[in-house]
Amino acid sequence: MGKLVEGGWLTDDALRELEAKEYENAQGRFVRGTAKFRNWVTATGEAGPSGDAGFKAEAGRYHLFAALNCPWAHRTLIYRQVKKLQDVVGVSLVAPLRTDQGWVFDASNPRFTDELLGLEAMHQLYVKSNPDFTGRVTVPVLWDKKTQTIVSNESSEIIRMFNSAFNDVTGDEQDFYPAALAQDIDALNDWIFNTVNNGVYKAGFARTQDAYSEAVTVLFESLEKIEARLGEQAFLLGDAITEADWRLLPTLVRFDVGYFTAFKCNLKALRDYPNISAYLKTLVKQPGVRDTIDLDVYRRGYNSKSPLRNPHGIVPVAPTVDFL
Ligand SMILES: N[C@@H](CCC(=O)N[C@@H](CS)C(=O)NCC(=O)O)C(=O)O
Repeated sequence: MGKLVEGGWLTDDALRELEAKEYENAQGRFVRGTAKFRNWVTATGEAGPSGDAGFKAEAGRYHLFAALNCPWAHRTLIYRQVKKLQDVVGVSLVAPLRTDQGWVFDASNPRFTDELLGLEAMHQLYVKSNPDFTGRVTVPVLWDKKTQTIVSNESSEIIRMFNSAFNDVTGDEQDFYPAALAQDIDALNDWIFNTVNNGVYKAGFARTQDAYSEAVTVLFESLEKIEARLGEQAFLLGDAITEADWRLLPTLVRFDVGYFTAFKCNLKALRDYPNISAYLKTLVKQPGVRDTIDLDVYRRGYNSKSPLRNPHGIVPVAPTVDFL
């Protein structure tokens, strides 16, 4: 990949040294950075919990940049479907492979072409929004066509916006973050983010045996707890789908074809958990969700050529998974 430093693209080689230091400081553990664009689209255009005001929910004003293989971007694609935002928020998908220019588009493939701005690489969008930007160029990004700026590059906040800000525009009132459950959802999110969603990355990106073992142990402890929980109720917080379920789904669908091999999360396969497997099928059957899933993209994406993890770019065979 690479990174922007004061608006200039720093390629992999330069970055690798920088990263090596970060890993050394964390005893080989992977430490995820924080997103830098934190504005909120709201129904009225007032400011949200962070950032600036001025981003009113309007049909056709915002555009989502996402990658099919990225689990964080996947959350936002799911919400775009289940909250019926397909005609309200446009989308551009980057090609699902990392390059030395980071996330790039592929003009030879209409599926991965940016029709909105004709971008070649995602870092161009960040520089358009902030010519001096320093930081990682991540997806997803919610872009405001009116002010030509990035509203947010934090998926957990983009899905909260999608959950309610556009209700008057779409007429869809479903609430996956109801006030009565907000505290429970937040607590569950925290635990699942640390041990499962980001847990697989902590295992896969670890640079010492201890860091890997630590991550993989807590990951499978959490999966066992989730399996037990789903033996008693249909969804993580009872009999209705909440944000906590939508945030777990992207990790589950990638597990057997991606994380199991590429990230060495292989104490068990996900299909060895009957309750989680049944739950996964129920979530996938919700209207529009299946269209956000592409197993072959995950298999090839997670096993793409990487100087550190997969220097020859060999893509392993994957087991047949039947949740689709
Ligand atoms: N906090 C971000 C994290 C997004 C993220 O890490 N995306 C990955 C892809 S799965 C990315 O774009 N990484 C590029 C990089 O770190 O250079 C979110 O949840 O929106």
